[in-house]
Amino acid sequence: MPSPLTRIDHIGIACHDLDETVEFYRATYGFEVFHTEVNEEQGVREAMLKINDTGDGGASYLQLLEPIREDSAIAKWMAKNGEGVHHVAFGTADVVGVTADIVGKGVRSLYEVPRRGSMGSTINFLHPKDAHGVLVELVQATDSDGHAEH
Ligand code: V0V
Ligand code: CO
Repeated sequence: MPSPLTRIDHIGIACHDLDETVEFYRATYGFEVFHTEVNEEQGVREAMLKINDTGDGGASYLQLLEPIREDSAIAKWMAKNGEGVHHVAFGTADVVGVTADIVGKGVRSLYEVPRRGSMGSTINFLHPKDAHGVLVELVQATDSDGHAEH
């Protein structure tokens, strides 16, 4: 059976200064900002840099994340690790279903009910200690075939 996880939606990268890091990615790699927003609940200011469209109708992005609060997950992680790759996000058309399946395999999800992610998506996370040291995010874009609004 094909995986219900149909794309790498994004790679989340923690940084101290979003504007400076966006400029580095533009000047060094030529990646442009596709979308920016503040997610108060997650305690981040973020920029999505679109890399490519994907075969499921969605797209792959880099997600640059700057903490807006000292008690946010990103600030706490950077205090320990510095800047760098923080999480990998897989895209799916059914975040509730796929999360339940994975939880059924003995991997903890972080939320009982999915929360709001970038560009109106719904998201959950898998605990890194249950997933070989990788914080995995599960993302369902705004409409179920993967097209995100911006
Ligand atoms: C923590 N650990 C990690 C990790 N964060 N391992 C791999 N990758 C990470 N990113 C390890 C850490 O080294 C510890 O291992 C252990 O997990 C417990 O970590 P902790 O430092 O004590 O921190 P906790 O337990 O307070 O918090 C860790 C979790 C937290 C993962 C539960 O960061 C969380 O709730 N994350 C989900 C929300 C999030 O990350 N939001 C920011 C992105 P040892 O030392 O015990 O071995 S928001 C986003 O992506 C959005 C909005 C979007 O995409 O749309
Ligand atoms: Co993310």
